[in-house]
Amino acid sequence: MRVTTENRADIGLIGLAVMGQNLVLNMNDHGYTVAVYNRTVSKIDEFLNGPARGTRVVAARCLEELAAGLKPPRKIMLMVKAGKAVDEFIELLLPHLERGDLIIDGGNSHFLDTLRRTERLRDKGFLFIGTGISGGEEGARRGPSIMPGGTPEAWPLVKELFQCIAARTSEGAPCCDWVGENGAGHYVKMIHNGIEYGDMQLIAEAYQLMRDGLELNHAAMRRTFAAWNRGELESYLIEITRDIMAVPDADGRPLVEKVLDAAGQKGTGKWTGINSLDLGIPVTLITEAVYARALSALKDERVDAAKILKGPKGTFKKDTQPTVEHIRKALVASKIVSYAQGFMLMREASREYRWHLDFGNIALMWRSGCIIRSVFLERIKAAYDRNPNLANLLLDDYFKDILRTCQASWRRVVAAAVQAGIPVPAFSASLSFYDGYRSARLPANLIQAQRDYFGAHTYERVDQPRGTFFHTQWSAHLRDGNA
Ligand code: NBP
Repeated sequence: MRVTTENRADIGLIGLAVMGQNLVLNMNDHGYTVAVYNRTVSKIDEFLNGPARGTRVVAARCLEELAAGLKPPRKIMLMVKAGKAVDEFIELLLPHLERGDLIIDGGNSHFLDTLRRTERLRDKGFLFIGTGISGGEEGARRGPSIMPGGTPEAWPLVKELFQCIAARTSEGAPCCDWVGENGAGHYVKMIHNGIEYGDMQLIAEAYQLMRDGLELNHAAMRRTFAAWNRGELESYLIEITRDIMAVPDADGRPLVEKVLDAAGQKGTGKWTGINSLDLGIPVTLITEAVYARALSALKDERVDAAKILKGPKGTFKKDTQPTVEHIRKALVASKIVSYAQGFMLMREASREYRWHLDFGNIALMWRSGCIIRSVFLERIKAAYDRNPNLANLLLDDYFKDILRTCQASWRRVVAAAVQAGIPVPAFSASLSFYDGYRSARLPANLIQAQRDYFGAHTYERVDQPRGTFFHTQWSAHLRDGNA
């Protein structure tokens, strides 16, 4: 059915690929009338005659028709490929909109693009929301985690709809709330994806430690992941890992072992790493996870190098090998560090971009519907409820105690992996971070001395007030016979 001015829709949606189609059906389920448009117009008919048959979804053949068929103030959601396509659609839409109308970008846009778009559209009198949406196809259809940011006046226009279609926690709270101004929503989605990279890498390392280090078969690993999914590691990613272990190929052997070990990526993990470098926050685990994917992608080089570079064979020595329980504890501890780093970065970003992020609320938004959903996020929410100004999650009593009980296992697993020649970039990065963060004194004094030696960059002294800078002619001291 075509949209008309007599039968105006509640919202328009542009972009009928996987995410767009499923969000439309989700909105329809909740009683909203959605008018749809897609660049390749034939896909509109395919959608209306296929998945949307029998629904109240209506079609628009052009953007003018779409705009004319929406209730004012118009709300138009873009679910198109991030980047140029978003800017192009905004330009094409503007001539058909009126002041006060709202454009929503639900794709994986970079937060700085969203910041720029919000400001530009505000100057022209339009409202803009850039929202993170997580949960993939299934989430979009049944209830995703939705992280909206942008022009604050836009939020009341879509609050009810967004919270209606979003996932809910077991207590019934919607996994959607206003995140903050301009790029805040897309920023939080970026961190979500970065944490997802970290979680996946940690699970992959645990899998290699069990498969190669302990030489467990897939049935045993499946049982292990199933058991882990009943405890503090309970999460969507552990659940699907458990299931993956059980899927056979045509020859009956585990399909996962036939999958090429070269990981892909779309860029949001990399953006998190770049932003952490820009803001000077040590998000080492997520960044290691991005590099681990990059290293895995050098498949041909690795195959050649494996014939040349010698080292231990990758299995644990029987007398010193860690147990599955040691690996579980190492995973729990590393995961705590990963989330602590992600929240450290958000804290700095909140200051830098003046967003006033609510960290407990962010944990709640990720509690259900999204890829990193887990019971663990409830603990993070509780930690910020206890202390909204918590400097670091590692300092919360709950997490501090877990780190204490997991620490010996964590060290044992990393040491055994190093001895056995099993790469554990994320496990070891998290442990090094933990040791660095709890060090009142690091060797950076030597770095400062070196910087002052070769570049007269000056240094502060431990026995003088901060902010007082000194310079030494280091080489002159040596010439003067002090060496
Ligand atoms: P895609 O990211 O594959 O985008 C497909 C849509 O973008 C189609 O409607 C396509 O139109 C349109 N499009 C493209 Br491609 N280039 C265009 C251009 N230059 N101008 C106008 N339209 C253009 O779809 P998706 O996987 O559904 O994802 C939509 C957004 O949601 C993306 O930003 C994605 O990163 C994000 N996201 C995806 C997932 C997921 O699990 N897939 C999860 C969370 C967020 P056409 O039909 O004419 O080619």
